[in-house]
Amino acid sequence: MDLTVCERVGHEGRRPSPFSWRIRYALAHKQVRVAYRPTRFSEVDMIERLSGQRLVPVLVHDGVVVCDSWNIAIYLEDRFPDRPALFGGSASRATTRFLSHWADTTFHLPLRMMIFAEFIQCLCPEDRDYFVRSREAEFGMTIEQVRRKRSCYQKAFEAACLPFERLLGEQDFVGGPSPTYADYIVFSVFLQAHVCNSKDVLRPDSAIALWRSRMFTLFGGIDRVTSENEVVLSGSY
Ligand SMILES: N[C@@H](CCC(=O)N[C@@H](CS)C(=O)NCC(=O)O)C(=O)O
Repeated sequence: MDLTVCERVGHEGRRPSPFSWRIRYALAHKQVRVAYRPTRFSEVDMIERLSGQRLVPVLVHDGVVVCDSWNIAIYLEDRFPDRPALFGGSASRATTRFLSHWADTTFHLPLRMMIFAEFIQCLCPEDRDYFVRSREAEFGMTIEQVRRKRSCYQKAFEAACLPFERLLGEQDFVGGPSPTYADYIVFSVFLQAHVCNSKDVLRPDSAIALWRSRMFTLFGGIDRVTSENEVVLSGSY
């Protein structure tokens, strides 16, 4: 089997992309071997040649190219049906899709803004100018303006967490008694903050914080998820 994932690499080998983290956990869950191709922001041309678009993660498997983390998760589920299920049925797949849209908008946006300054330090020094220019244009604000509004983003983030806090007060995982792709989506957002060493955004006694601790122990721990079965590739497509 020849399965490769191109994923964003940051300063000193950090993996700052939540979209890649959810795929790392999906692959660990599916027990599928993978080789990673660390990708810098400056390599968008290579990603475009490979996949016809400019974002990572991108999966390449036996000549098939799949982009967008959601499509990759679906591909893994359908292509490896004999491995542990990521979704557990079509109804759960549909509700998980709702959760992924929610996580990428209402939930992720305020968190991105809260950790914006730390996130920049997490990137390769050569990628920082591009990142700051593109994000300042996207947000219509300078980094300094974003930093000054941190408490507003914190409030929006806490409001977004509320239904999730209630759910995790009732069950161990978003997926129920054990984790599913829905858990990996939400956890990946916290991992982005974790990788940036940003100030914790959760109350330590909250149900979400306790769930996050459980998530950190999965598959032998995050260091193992980062290194286990990983062959790092270099070179161009
Ligand atoms: N909807 C996509 C989003 C992927 C995405 O935003 N990737 C970021 C990861 S850093 C990226 O490649 N950004 C490139 C850029 O902003 O130039 C997914 O779920 O995979």
